[in-house]
Amino acid sequence: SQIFSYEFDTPSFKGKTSFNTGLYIDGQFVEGAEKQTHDVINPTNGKVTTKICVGTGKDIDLAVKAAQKAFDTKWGLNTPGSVRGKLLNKLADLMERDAKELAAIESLDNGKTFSWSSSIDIPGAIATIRYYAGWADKNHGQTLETDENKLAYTRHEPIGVVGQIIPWNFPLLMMSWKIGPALATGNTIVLKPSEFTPLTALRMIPLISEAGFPPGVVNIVNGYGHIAGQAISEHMGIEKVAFTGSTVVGRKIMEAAAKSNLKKVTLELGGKSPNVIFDDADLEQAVNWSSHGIFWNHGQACCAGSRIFVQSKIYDQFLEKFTAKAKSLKVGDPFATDSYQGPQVSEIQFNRIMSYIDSGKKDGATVHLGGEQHGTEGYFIQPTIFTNVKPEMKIVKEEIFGPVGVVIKFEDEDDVVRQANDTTYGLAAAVFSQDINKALRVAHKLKAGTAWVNCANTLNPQVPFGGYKQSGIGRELGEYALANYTNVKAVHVNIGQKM
Ligand code: TXE
Repeated sequence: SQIFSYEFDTPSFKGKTSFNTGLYIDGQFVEGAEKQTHDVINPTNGKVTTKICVGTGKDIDLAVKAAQKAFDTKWGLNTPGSVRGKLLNKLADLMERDAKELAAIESLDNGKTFSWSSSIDIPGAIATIRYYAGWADKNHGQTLETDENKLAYTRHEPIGVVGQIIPWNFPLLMMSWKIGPALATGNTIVLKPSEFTPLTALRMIPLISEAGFPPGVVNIVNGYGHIAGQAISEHMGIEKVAFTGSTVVGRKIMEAAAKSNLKKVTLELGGKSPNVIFDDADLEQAVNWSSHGIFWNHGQACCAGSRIFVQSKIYDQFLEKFTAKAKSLKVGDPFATDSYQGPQVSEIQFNRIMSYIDSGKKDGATVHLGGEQHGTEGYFIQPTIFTNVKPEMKIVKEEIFGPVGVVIKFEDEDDVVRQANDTTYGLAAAVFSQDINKALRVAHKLKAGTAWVNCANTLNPQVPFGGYKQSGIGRELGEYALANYTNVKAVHVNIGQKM
């Protein structure tokens, strides 16, 4: 495999990076059984950044074998939680040391601005690893009251080899959400990054090794979803798969799990999250958070507040201020210090979003702002606002995953709860009102795994995240995520009963 060396000479970051682009199996870099490579594209200009190795089923198989061996001999029940926690803390320290470089690689690869990757993605990933370092020796079972002849207790045991398939919208952050709880609880990992954004995962490998994780504990196999991802989903030696990505692929993963070994499945899928603004909201704050809700990360957030419901009395005023806010967001080079929004991640995503915008236009919605490509090079799209939409339009029903919001008028509480819940998704929701009773009442009525009150798109490692309905299965983050990676063993000990 090859070494990728790159020099950043940008207004935001100057410095070098250099790392191996191979598959990482059993603590070694390899080229992969089929010696296939994949071009990584820079979304800012459409040019090739580097080639990386991509794996196939044979490589997944080798990675699973290495992970199983590591689980049986060096990790799992062989390493106490306190030691696992220490290694995770060391990994977080090393990520902190190299944080700016990691942020620069993320921006190069994904197109998100350096100011976001260095203030949200990388610090968030570090905080997540640290949070789970703390759990590593605190995931206790219970002692259970039965009768005086018995001692009954539970153990939270690691599952074994887990597969993790991650997306491109928050590459390193999603990697940390996956590896943090899995390693803290003693599992070994076969992880596949997205083929669109493989670079930060590769840059993490030397840090994982330097932190002291034994070979085979974390295996990273880049590759295509339908090949390497599919191989993970159907592998008989993988007992649990965690996935973040599209609902379409989530279904395939469940199906492959069902058809193979019934591996446990957690899914974090798409969304079409409602953002509800009542007429008694702090208008300026509601505007700012709503803008963050839909335009942050170029709309490429599964919890993006893409359906913005505004109460009729303040509709015109909100729209005017929201439009002014959207116009003020600077679209451009992710490494320029004043850019808010960079390019969409790939040509495929660019085309997908533009076709949604076209469908909105054809269906008769009003393009209130934007609606076009920004510039001529790379995959930039203008922040876009649609009004005069109808519930059956594709732009109202389907996840666009771009900087495109629909603004919808509502009359009263019942009306907005009905409209907001009229979706197959249920990932997140936001409510803006200064009446705390109303805000909480509505937050409780919205069918979503996360409800924000007077804020949007804020996440913490301590707080669980996941979906109702077709937005997913299970919860990531917080104590809840530990259950995804543990089997509960009930132990019955006879201390007096005679047969
Ligand atoms: O996702 P995919 P795509 C949504 C968003 C976006 C749409 C399509 O709406 O527009 O999905 O994006 C791997 N077996 N989200 O096509 O394909 C793939 O290699 C196993 C929401 O890029 O789901 C990658 O690692 N794995 C979202 C990962 O799945 C497979 C984040 C995600 O890619 C596979 C991303 C297969 N058959 C997209 N096919 C969120 N929830 O945050 C692909 N993959």
